[in-house]
Amino acid sequence: GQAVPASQRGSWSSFLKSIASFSGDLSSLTAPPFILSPISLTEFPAYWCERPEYFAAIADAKPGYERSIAVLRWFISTLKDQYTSRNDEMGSEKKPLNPVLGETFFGTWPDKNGRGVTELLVEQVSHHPPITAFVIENKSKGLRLTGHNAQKTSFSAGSIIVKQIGHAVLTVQPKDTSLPVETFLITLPKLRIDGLWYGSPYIELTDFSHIIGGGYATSIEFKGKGYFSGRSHSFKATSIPIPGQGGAGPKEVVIDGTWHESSKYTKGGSGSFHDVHEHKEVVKPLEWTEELGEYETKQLWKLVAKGIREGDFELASREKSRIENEQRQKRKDETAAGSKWELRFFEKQDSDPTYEQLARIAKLTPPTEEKYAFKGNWPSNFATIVAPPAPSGST
Ligand code: 0T9
Repeated sequence: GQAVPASQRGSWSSFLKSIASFSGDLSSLTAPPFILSPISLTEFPAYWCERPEYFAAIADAKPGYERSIAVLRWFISTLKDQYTSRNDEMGSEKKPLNPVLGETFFGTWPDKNGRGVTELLVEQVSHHPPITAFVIENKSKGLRLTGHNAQKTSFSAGSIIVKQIGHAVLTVQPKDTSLPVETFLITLPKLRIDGLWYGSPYIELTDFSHIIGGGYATSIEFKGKGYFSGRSHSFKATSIPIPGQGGAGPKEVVIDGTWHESSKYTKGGSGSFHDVHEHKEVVKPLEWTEELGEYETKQLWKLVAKGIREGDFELASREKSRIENEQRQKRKDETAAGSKWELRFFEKQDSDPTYEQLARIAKLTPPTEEKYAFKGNWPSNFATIVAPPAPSGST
């Protein structure tokens, strides 16, 4: 394949052999330099909000049918960034940096046209297996998305199959606080990583995502080339009122198209449903201060990322080994001292009642999942960004 530099063909094919005979945590395997990405998995939750206006629009929509459609439109609008942006920006899917336990990432999207500031906080809550917890909040709109994700990987017919573990919960707090909070459960699709043989991996989504809440249940079915539209990245979303809950919307809404381009209504509506414009708003990492800590993603991986970006793989691998050795030592010291690493922003709970209740409506499996509850302790660095500017001319 063209994508693999001649000097790395041998190491690429041994890497492929090791994934084929391996099950478990792929992130721990050593891969050849050309496939390494300078981006840590803690930065990925930002993909949920790279089109912040669609997120804010959820709060502006009328509760009931219109809001459930706004949630679906926002969800679909995140997929291009989640699953194709590395191909667009780096030429192929790449192997992300494997976060250390306690690694954190913070960022914001600015207020624009009255949509409010959106804040992001991420913490790596487990290293073996890697689990990432996140919260995205738009306080002025009363919106909060929390979730966690992990992956189970296997190898089949030349592709990596990635089952996503975890889920996200979106809450909408109406301005009128006497109105009830609306809660939506969002489940994550399965991934297939194709193109490995040629050294140019890319993702295809398979299986389903579900969005349950606000009186509606929506299933989004993902198929690749040759199914609904004969095109890759196609999906079909079907939304129905939850018996006894759904409001005045249509009996059934069907939307058909491709998640990285556009889709339209084929039932219960007409015309365009979504159209991904090229313009996305990359998250702005919070400026680093002591308070953010030494495990803040950009700070922690600075030299590894520099090495990967500039082709100085000696620097990258030396720094990566230093970080990994420090981590091993830390774990040993904790074991010796009989202590345990404490999570900073999240609290692990064995079950998630919100998940259980909403998953039951759509008969999802598994029936229960663990939860990482956000403690609400935003670092003070956010305050200067979120606080509204002082009214000008006031005395
Ligand atoms: C959550 C997303 C997830 C993380 C990544 C599978 C993968 C790690 C997890 C699921 C985000 O919301 C969405 C997008 C991409 C997913 C990654 C793609 C990928 O390849 C990696 C795995 C661990 C690898 O790096 C496999 C080896 C590599 C050489 C293939 C490019």
